[in-house]
Amino acid sequence: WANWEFHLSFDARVGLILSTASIYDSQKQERRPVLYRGFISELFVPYMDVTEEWYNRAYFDAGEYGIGISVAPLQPKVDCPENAAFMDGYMTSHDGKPIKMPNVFCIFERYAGDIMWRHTEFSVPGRIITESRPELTLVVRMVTTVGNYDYIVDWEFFQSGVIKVEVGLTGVLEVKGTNYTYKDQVHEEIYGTLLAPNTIGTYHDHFMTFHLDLDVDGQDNSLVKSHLDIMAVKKHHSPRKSYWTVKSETAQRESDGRIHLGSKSAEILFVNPNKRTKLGNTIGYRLVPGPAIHPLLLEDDYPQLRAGFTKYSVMVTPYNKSEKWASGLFTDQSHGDDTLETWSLRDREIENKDIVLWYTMGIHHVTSQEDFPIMPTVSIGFELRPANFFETNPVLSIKSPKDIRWINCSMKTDKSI
Ligand SMILES: *[C@@H]1O[C@H](CO)[C@@H](O)[C@H](O)[C@H]1NC(C)=O
Ligand SMILES: *[C@@H]1O[C@H](CO)[C@@H](O)[C@H](O)[C@H]1NC(C)=O
Ligand SMILES: *[C@@H]1O[C@H](CO)[C@@H](O)[C@H](O)[C@H]1NC(C)=O
Ligand SMILES: [Cu+2]
Repeated sequence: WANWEFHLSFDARVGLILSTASIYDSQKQERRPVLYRGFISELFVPYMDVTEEWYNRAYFDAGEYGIGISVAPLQPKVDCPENAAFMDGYMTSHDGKPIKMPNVFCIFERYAGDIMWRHTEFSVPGRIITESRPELTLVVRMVTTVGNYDYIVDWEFFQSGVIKVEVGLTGVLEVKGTNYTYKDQVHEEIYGTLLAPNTIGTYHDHFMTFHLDLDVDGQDNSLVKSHLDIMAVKKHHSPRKSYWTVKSETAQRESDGRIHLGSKSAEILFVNPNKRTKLGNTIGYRLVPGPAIHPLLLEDDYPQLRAGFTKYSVMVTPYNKSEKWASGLFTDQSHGDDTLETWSLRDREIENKDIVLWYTMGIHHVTSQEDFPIMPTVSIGFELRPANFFETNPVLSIKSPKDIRWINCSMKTDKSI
């Protein structure tokens, strides 16, 4: 599609797997690799009610249930727009036979009225010059309904080289029955919000850990962490007292690659140290993170021991074919001794190697009445964005559309919808 090429596959454990994504660079006239493989490796949802029937509710949706096994067939024209194409998935049943999962993915072009780039030049005397291009992207979508929740997973490809991943949370909350019908009756810990008479929506988290095996313009990459530091102007050569500048360091080992996002302004960059632009900048891709989330459980709490990989927003490991699932190979019986966290403790070298970015985003879900009985979609997401990957703006030469006729609002709709 446009300048992108990629493969899409279906997996029982994690659902949608994107692989060998590369972009055609029209300036260099060559196809350049970006992402070797990307998927949601684990989805950890611990509930905060510690009572007898609830304390064990701390779900690993990929490792225990299967994001792919739980996938929901997409409804044409409702879950995906009119112009979408659909794909089936296949997985193995318990007796070894193939099972067809219909319409697990939809793929569509999105024109949402957004602007790809524009400028109006007012400074030429006697003239006003405007150039503008509409944004047109490609979306690959999957919906997985793991028990009560529905997760809408979108991978969106932009012609500018951006890959945007968005996860929408909707569905039904996990609720608990109660005698209470009004807030003022409650004088004890109920671990949630009264959503409706006799109904408590228990507090919980959604941690989403992504496996992103970037291959930025080639297999061997390095992680560069940058901080923006406030600098004081020492000599009196400027009326200004301060400015900020970028301090970068290249991670050598796995211990350098464990990063808490959110506290200090940090930039996460995957670079190819063996390649540079004509100007000498190192070719890279940046992680533009979504909402940072940090565990709010004690480290020796059982669910947290098994989900130790949620401790950092970013972790980087050397590529290892056996290290795909952040919660370990056998999540059901896990004691937390085979997880991304424990692999990373080997502290292997990660500089100028085939490395994998593990990124965790999510939300602490403080439930509210609007979430009941079915919650309106809440979306969170992140971007992988070129950073000195191209010599200039790669979408500069995109032609201005002359007369596009987009589907208009008076289009007849199917009455059954
Ligand atoms: C709920 O009400 C019933 C009947 O009055 C009572 O037996 C029970 O203890 C109450 N439960 C709680 C949790 O307050
Ligand atoms: C690859 O991963 C497996 C599972 O964690 C581990 O047993 C093995 O030692 C790893 N290999 C290397 C070279 O790190
Ligand atoms: C909108 O679409 C309908 C049906 O295709 C067509 O008859 C109509 O002329 C269109 N209106 C405009 C303003 O393009
Ligand atoms: Cu939630």
